[in-house]
Amino acid sequence: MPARKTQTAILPLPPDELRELYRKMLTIRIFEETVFDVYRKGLMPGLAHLSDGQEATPVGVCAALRLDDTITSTHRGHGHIIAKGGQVEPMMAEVMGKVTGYCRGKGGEMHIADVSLGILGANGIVGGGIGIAAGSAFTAKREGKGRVSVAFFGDGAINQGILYETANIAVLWKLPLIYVCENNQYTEFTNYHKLTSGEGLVARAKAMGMNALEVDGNDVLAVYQAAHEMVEAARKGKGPATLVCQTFRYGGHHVGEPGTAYRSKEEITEWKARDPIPAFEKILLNHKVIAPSDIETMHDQIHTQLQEAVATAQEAPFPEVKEVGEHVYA
Ligand SMILES: Cc1ncc(C[n+]2csc(CCOP(=O)(O)OP(=O)(O)O)c2C)c(N)n1
Ligand SMILES: [Mg+2]
Repeated sequence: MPARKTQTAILPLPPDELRELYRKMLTIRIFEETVFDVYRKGLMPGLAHLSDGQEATPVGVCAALRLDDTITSTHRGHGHIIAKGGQVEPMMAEVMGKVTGYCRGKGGEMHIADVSLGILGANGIVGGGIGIAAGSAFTAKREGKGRVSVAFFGDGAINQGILYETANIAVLWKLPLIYVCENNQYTEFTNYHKLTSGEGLVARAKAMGMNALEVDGNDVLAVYQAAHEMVEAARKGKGPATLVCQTFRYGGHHVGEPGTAYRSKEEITEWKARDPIPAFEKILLNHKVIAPSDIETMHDQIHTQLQEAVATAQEAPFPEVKEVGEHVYA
Protein backbone atom coordinates (compact mmCIF):
# COMPACT_ATOMS: atom_id res chain seq x y z
CA MET A 1 0.00 0.00 0.00
CA PRO A 2 1.52 3.40 -0.93
CA ALA A 3 2.02 5.70 2.04
CA ARG A 4 -0.32 8.69 1.95
CA LYS A 5 1.33 11.99 1.08
CA THR A 6 0.05 15.51 1.59
CA GLN A 7 -1.73 17.55 -1.09
CA THR A 8 0.03 20.90 -0.95
CA ALA A 9 -2.31 23.09 -3.02
CA ILE A 10 -4.03 24.25 0.17
CA LEU A 11 -2.08 24.15 3.40
CA PRO A 12 -3.98 22.74 6.39
CA LEU A 13 -2.82 25.24 9.06
CA PRO A 14 -2.40 29.03 9.33
CA PRO A 15 1.08 30.49 8.53
CA ASP A 16 2.17 31.08 12.12
CA GLU A 17 1.38 27.47 13.04
CA LEU A 18 3.22 26.19 9.96
CA ARG A 19 6.27 28.23 10.92
CA GLU A 20 6.04 26.74 14.41
CA LEU A 21 6.06 23.22 12.95
CA TYR A 22 9.18 24.13 10.99
CA ARG A 23 10.85 25.65 14.06
CA LYS A 24 10.16 22.50 16.07
CA MET A 25 11.54 20.20 13.37
CA LEU A 26 14.66 22.31 13.16
CA THR A 27 14.98 22.38 16.96
CA ILE A 28 14.85 18.58 17.09
CA ARG A 29 17.50 18.29 14.34
CA ILE A 30 19.87 20.75 16.01
CA PHE A 31 19.20 19.28 19.47
CA GLU A 32 20.21 15.82 18.20
CA GLU A 33 23.34 17.18 16.47
CA THR A 34 24.26 18.97 19.68
CA VAL A 35 23.78 15.84 21.81
CA PHE A 36 26.07 13.94 19.43
CA ASP A 37 28.67 16.65 19.89
CA VAL A 38 28.23 16.56 23.68
CA TYR A 39 28.73 12.76 23.59
CA ARG A 40 31.90 13.02 21.46
CA LYS A 41 33.35 15.59 23.83
CA GLY A 42 32.72 13.28 26.79
CA LEU A 43 30.32 15.72 28.44
CA MET A 44 27.57 13.18 29.11
CA PRO A 45 27.43 9.82 30.87
CA GLY A 46 26.34 6.76 28.86
CA LEU A 47 24.84 6.71 25.38
CA ALA A 48 22.00 8.50 23.57
CA HIS A 49 19.43 7.41 20.97
CA LEU A 50 19.04 10.16 18.38
CA SER A 51 16.09 10.76 16.06
CA ASP A 52 17.55 13.00 13.35
CA GLY A 53 15.78 12.11 10.12
CA GLN A 54 12.53 11.31 11.93
CA GLU A 55 11.46 14.86 12.90
CA ALA A 56 8.28 15.09 10.82
CA THR A 57 6.46 12.32 12.67
CA PRO A 58 6.41 13.69 16.25
CA VAL A 59 5.91 17.26 15.05
CA GLY A 60 3.03 16.31 12.74
CA VAL A 61 1.31 14.24 15.42
CA CYS A 62 1.77 16.73 18.26
CA ALA A 63 0.41 19.55 16.05
CA ALA A 64 -2.93 17.76 16.32
CA LEU A 65 -2.80 17.70 20.14
CA ARG A 66 -3.88 20.04 22.92
CA LEU A 67 -1.71 20.87 25.91
CA ASP A 68 -3.84 18.62 28.15
CA ASP A 69 -3.54 15.61 25.82
CA THR A 70 -0.89 13.12 26.86
CA ILE A 71 1.89 11.27 25.08
CA THR A 72 4.16 8.39 26.00
CA SER A 73 7.50 8.03 24.33
CA THR A 74 10.32 5.57 23.72
CA HIS A 75 14.09 5.26 24.24
CA ARG A 76 14.35 7.53 21.14
CA GLY A 77 12.27 10.25 22.72
CA HIS A 78 13.91 13.68 22.26
CA GLY A 79 11.76 14.50 19.23
CA HIS A 80 8.50 13.58 20.98
CA ILE A 81 9.37 15.75 23.97
CA ILE A 82 10.31 18.81 21.91
CA ALA A 83 7.24 18.35 19.68
CA LYS A 84 4.93 18.30 22.75
CA GLY A 85 6.47 21.51 24.07
CA GLY A 86 9.42 20.31 26.15
CA GLN A 87 12.16 22.86 26.81
CA VAL A 88 15.63 22.16 25.45
CA GLU A 89 17.50 23.60 28.47
CA PRO A 90 16.30 21.09 31.10
CA MET A 91 16.42 18.37 28.44
CA MET A 92 20.09 19.03 27.71
CA ALA A 93 20.87 19.25 31.43
CA GLU A 94 19.18 15.86 31.90
CA VAL A 95 21.21 14.36 29.04
CA MET A 96 24.33 15.66 30.82
CA GLY A 97 23.21 14.24 34.19
CA LYS A 98 22.91 17.63 35.89
CA VAL A 99 20.61 18.61 38.76
CA THR A 100 18.93 21.29 36.59
CA GLY A 101 17.60 18.57 34.27
CA TYR A 102 13.97 17.52 33.93
CA CYS A 103 14.55 14.63 36.35
CA ARG A 104 17.31 16.28 38.44
CA GLY A 105 19.89 14.44 36.33
CA LYS A 106 18.78 11.08 37.63
CA GLY A 107 16.63 9.94 34.70
CA GLY A 108 19.05 10.49 31.87
CA GLU A 109 18.25 10.95 28.20
CA MET A 110 15.93 7.90 28.09
CA HIS A 111 13.64 8.90 30.94
CA ILE A 112 12.64 12.51 30.39
CA ALA A 113 9.13 13.45 31.54
CA ASP A 114 7.12 16.63 32.13
CA VAL A 115 3.64 15.80 33.33
CA SER A 116 2.60 19.48 33.20
CA LEU A 117 2.99 19.30 29.40
CA GLY A 118 1.30 15.90 29.12
CA ILE A 119 4.64 14.17 28.55
CA LEU A 120 4.25 11.00 30.61
CA GLY A 121 7.77 9.87 29.97
CA ALA A 122 10.28 8.44 27.59
CA ASN A 123 10.78 4.76 28.31
CA GLY A 124 13.68 2.33 28.04
CA ILE A 125 11.40 -0.69 27.74
CA VAL A 126 10.37 -1.38 24.15
CA GLY A 127 6.55 -1.09 24.15
CA GLY A 128 6.56 0.04 27.80
CA GLY A 129 4.91 3.37 27.06
CA ILE A 130 1.93 1.70 25.41
CA GLY A 131 0.41 0.43 28.66
CA ILE A 132 0.86 3.84 30.30
CA ALA A 133 -0.82 5.50 27.30
CA ALA A 134 -3.74 3.08 27.54
CA GLY A 135 -4.15 3.96 31.24
CA SER A 136 -4.07 7.64 30.38
CA ALA A 137 -6.70 7.11 27.65
CA PHE A 138 -8.90 5.33 30.20
CA THR A 139 -8.60 8.31 32.57
CA ALA A 140 -9.34 10.71 29.70
CA LYS A 141 -12.47 8.77 28.82
CA ARG A 142 -13.74 8.79 32.42
CA GLU A 143 -13.05 12.54 32.73
CA GLY A 144 -15.11 13.23 29.60
CA LYS A 145 -13.27 16.42 28.61
CA GLY A 146 -12.34 15.20 25.12
CA ARG A 147 -8.69 14.59 25.96
CA VAL A 148 -6.75 12.00 23.97
CA SER A 149 -3.66 9.91 24.63
CA VAL A 150 -0.92 9.11 22.12
CA ALA A 151 1.47 6.15 22.33
CA PHE A 152 4.59 6.64 20.23
CA PHE A 153 6.49 3.42 19.59
CA GLY A 154 8.96 2.00 17.09
CA ASP A 155 8.65 -0.87 14.62
CA GLY A 156 10.43 -2.98 17.26
CA ALA A 157 7.32 -2.81 19.45
CA ILE A 158 4.96 -4.13 16.75
CA ASN A 159 5.30 -7.67 18.05
CA GLN A 160 5.07 -6.88 21.77
CA GLY A 161 2.07 -8.41 23.51
CA ILE A 162 1.10 -5.21 25.30
CA LEU A 163 0.21 -3.60 21.96
CA TYR A 164 -2.50 -6.18 21.22
CA GLU A 165 -3.68 -6.54 24.82
CA THR A 166 -4.34 -2.80 25.08
CA ALA A 167 -5.68 -2.53 21.51
CA ASN A 168 -8.32 -5.15 22.22
CA ILE A 169 -9.69 -3.37 25.27
CA ALA A 170 -9.25 0.08 23.67
CA VAL A 171 -11.50 -0.94 20.77
CA LEU A 172 -14.07 -2.56 23.07
CA TRP A 173 -14.16 0.44 25.43
CA LYS A 174 -13.70 3.06 22.66
CA LEU A 175 -10.71 4.60 24.44
CA PRO A 176 -9.32 7.86 22.99
CA LEU A 177 -5.95 6.29 22.22
CA ILE A 178 -3.85 6.89 19.10
CA TYR A 179 -1.14 4.34 18.41
CA VAL A 180 1.66 5.98 16.44
CA CYS A 181 4.24 3.57 15.04
CA GLU A 182 7.41 5.25 13.79
CA ASN A 183 8.69 2.66 11.38
CA ASN A 184 12.30 3.70 10.89
CA GLN A 185 12.87 0.34 9.18
CA TYR A 186 15.18 -1.10 11.87
CA THR A 187 14.87 -2.68 15.30
CA GLU A 188 18.39 -2.08 16.53
CA PHE A 189 20.28 -3.82 13.68
CA THR A 190 17.50 -5.93 12.14
CA ASN A 191 15.36 -4.88 9.20
CA TYR A 192 11.61 -4.57 9.76
CA HIS A 193 10.79 -7.20 7.09
CA LYS A 194 12.81 -9.84 8.93
CA LEU A 195 10.73 -9.38 12.07
CA THR A 196 7.14 -8.76 11.00
CA SER A 197 4.83 -11.42 9.61
CA GLY A 198 1.88 -10.87 7.30
CA GLU A 199 0.93 -7.48 5.97
CA GLY A 200 2.05 -5.44 8.95
CA LEU A 201 0.48 -3.25 11.58
CA VAL A 202 -2.19 -1.46 9.53
CA ALA A 203 -3.73 -4.80 8.53
CA ARG A 204 -3.46 -6.11 12.10
CA ALA A 205 -5.07 -3.00 13.60
CA LYS A 206 -7.92 -3.14 11.09
CA ALA A 207 -8.45 -6.81 11.89
CA MET A 208 -8.92 -5.77 15.53
CA GLY A 209 -11.61 -3.31 14.53
CA MET A 210 -9.84 0.02 14.52
CA ASN A 211 -9.19 2.70 11.92
CA ALA A 212 -5.60 2.46 10.66
CA LEU A 213 -3.54 4.24 8.07
CA GLU A 214 0.01 4.37 6.77
CA VAL A 215 1.54 7.73 5.86
CA ASP A 216 4.84 9.11 4.64
CA GLY A 217 6.37 9.82 8.03
CA ASN A 218 8.80 12.32 6.48
CA ASP A 219 5.91 14.48 5.26
CA VAL A 220 4.94 16.60 8.25
CA LEU A 221 1.65 17.78 6.75
CA ALA A 222 0.55 14.28 5.75
CA VAL A 223 1.31 13.13 9.30
CA TYR A 224 -0.56 16.10 10.75
CA GLN A 225 -3.64 15.59 8.57
CA ALA A 226 -3.92 11.87 9.35
CA ALA A 227 -3.28 12.45 13.08
CA HIS A 228 -5.77 15.31 13.18
CA GLU A 229 -8.56 13.14 11.73
CA MET A 230 -7.80 10.33 14.17
CA VAL A 231 -7.49 12.63 17.18
CA GLU A 232 -10.74 14.48 16.44
CA ALA A 233 -12.60 11.17 15.98
CA ALA A 234 -11.18 9.92 19.29
CA ARG A 235 -12.26 13.14 21.04
CA LYS A 236 -15.81 12.48 19.82
CA GLY A 237 -15.83 9.02 21.38
CA LYS A 238 -15.13 7.02 18.23
CA GLY A 239 -12.32 5.05 19.85
CA PRO A 240 -8.69 4.26 19.07
CA ALA A 241 -6.77 4.41 15.79
CA THR A 242 -3.37 3.38 14.50
CA LEU A 243 -1.07 5.57 12.44
CA VAL A 244 2.01 4.02 10.85
CA CYS A 245 4.62 6.58 9.78
CA GLN A 246 7.36 5.40 7.41
CA THR A 247 10.65 7.08 8.24
CA PHE A 248 14.39 6.53 8.79
CA ARG A 249 16.99 7.35 11.42
CA TYR A 250 20.16 8.86 10.02
CA GLY A 251 22.59 7.77 12.69
CA GLY A 252 23.22 4.49 14.45
CA HIS A 253 20.89 2.84 16.94
CA HIS A 254 22.76 4.88 19.53
CA VAL A 255 25.59 7.40 19.38
CA GLY A 256 28.17 4.67 19.95
CA GLU A 257 27.68 2.97 16.56
CA PRO A 258 27.57 4.52 13.07
CA GLY A 259 24.58 2.61 11.63
CA THR A 260 26.44 1.56 8.50
CA ALA A 261 27.26 -2.14 9.07
CA TYR A 262 23.69 -3.37 8.54
CA ARG A 263 22.33 -0.66 6.20
CA SER A 264 23.62 -0.08 2.69
CA LYS A 265 25.05 3.25 1.54
CA GLU A 266 22.31 3.33 -1.13
CA GLU A 267 19.56 2.94 1.45
CA ILE A 268 20.94 5.76 3.58
CA THR A 269 21.45 8.03 0.55
CA GLU A 270 17.93 7.31 -0.71
CA TRP A 271 16.35 8.27 2.61
CA LYS A 272 18.53 11.37 3.01
CA ALA A 273 17.21 12.56 -0.35
CA ARG A 274 13.77 12.50 1.32
CA ASP A 275 14.90 14.58 4.31
CA PRO A 276 11.76 15.96 6.01
CA ILE A 277 13.22 19.40 6.76
CA PRO A 278 14.22 20.67 3.26
CA ALA A 279 11.02 19.08 1.89
CA PHE A 280 8.87 21.16 4.26
CA GLU A 281 11.08 24.21 3.71
CA LYS A 282 10.32 23.98 -0.02
CA ILE A 283 6.57 23.92 0.60
CA LEU A 284 6.77 26.92 2.97
CA LEU A 285 8.94 28.90 0.54
CA ASN A 286 6.67 28.09 -2.42
CA HIS A 287 3.64 29.26 -0.47
CA LYS A 288 5.52 32.31 0.80
CA VAL A 289 4.85 31.26 4.40
CA ILE A 290 8.50 31.79 5.19
CA ALA A 291 11.34 33.82 3.61
CA PRO A 292 14.90 32.49 3.13
CA SER A 293 16.13 35.07 5.63
CA ASP A 294 13.62 33.77 8.25
CA ILE A 295 15.10 30.31 7.83
CA GLU A 296 18.62 31.60 8.36
CA THR A 297 17.57 33.57 11.43
CA MET A 298 15.79 30.55 12.89
CA HIS A 299 18.89 28.35 12.36
CA ASP A 300 21.10 30.91 14.12
CA GLN A 301 18.69 31.37 17.02
CA ILE A 302 18.30 27.65 17.67
CA HIS A 303 22.07 27.03 17.40
CA THR A 304 22.73 29.80 19.91
CA GLN A 305 20.00 28.51 22.24
CA LEU A 306 21.49 25.01 22.19
CA GLN A 307 25.07 26.20 22.71
CA GLU A 308 23.87 28.22 25.71
CA ALA A 309 21.94 25.22 27.02
CA VAL A 310 25.14 23.13 26.94
CA ALA A 311 27.25 25.86 28.55
CA THR A 312 24.71 26.39 31.34
CA ALA A 313 24.39 22.65 31.96
CA GLN A 314 28.19 22.36 32.14
CA GLU A 315 28.20 24.90 34.97
CA ALA A 316 25.42 23.10 36.90
CA PRO A 317 26.24 20.51 39.57
CA PHE A 318 25.53 16.78 39.46
CA PRO A 319 22.86 15.64 41.94
CA GLU A 320 24.21 14.95 45.40
CA VAL A 321 24.77 11.34 46.40
CA LYS A 322 22.44 11.77 49.39
CA GLU A 323 19.44 12.29 47.08
CA VAL A 324 19.94 9.05 45.20
CA GLY A 325 16.90 7.48 46.90
CA GLU A 326 14.66 10.56 46.49
CA HIS A 327 12.11 11.01 43.68
CA VAL A 328 11.94 7.27 43.14
CA TYR A 329 8.38 6.12 42.60
CA ALA A 330 8.66 2.38 42.06
C1 LIG B 1 11.34 -5.21 26.19
C2 LIG B 1 12.67 -4.84 25.62
N1 LIG B 1 13.32 -5.71 24.82
C3 LIG B 1 14.51 -5.39 24.28
C4 LIG B 1 15.08 -4.18 24.56
C5 LIG B 1 16.43 -3.80 23.93
N2 LIG B 1 16.19 -2.79 22.90
C6 LIG B 1 16.39 -1.48 23.13
S1 LIG B 1 16.00 -0.54 21.81
C7 LIG B 1 15.59 -1.88 20.90
C8 LIG B 1 15.13 -1.73 19.48
C9 LIG B 1 13.87 -0.98 19.36
O1 LIG B 1 13.56 -0.80 18.01
P1 LIG B 1 12.35 0.11 17.59
O2 LIG B 1 11.18 -0.18 18.46
O3 LIG B 1 12.15 -0.09 16.13
O4 LIG B 1 12.82 1.58 17.92
P2 LIG B 1 14.01 2.39 17.26
O5 LIG B 1 15.24 2.06 18.05
O6 LIG B 1 14.12 2.00 15.85
O7 LIG B 1 13.61 3.82 17.43
C10 LIG B 1 15.74 -3.05 21.62
C11 LIG B 1 15.45 -4.40 21.10
C12 LIG B 1 14.41 -3.30 25.41
N3 LIG B 1 14.88 -2.10 25.71
N4 LIG B 1 13.17 -3.63 25.90
MG1 LIG C 1 12.81 1.04 14.58
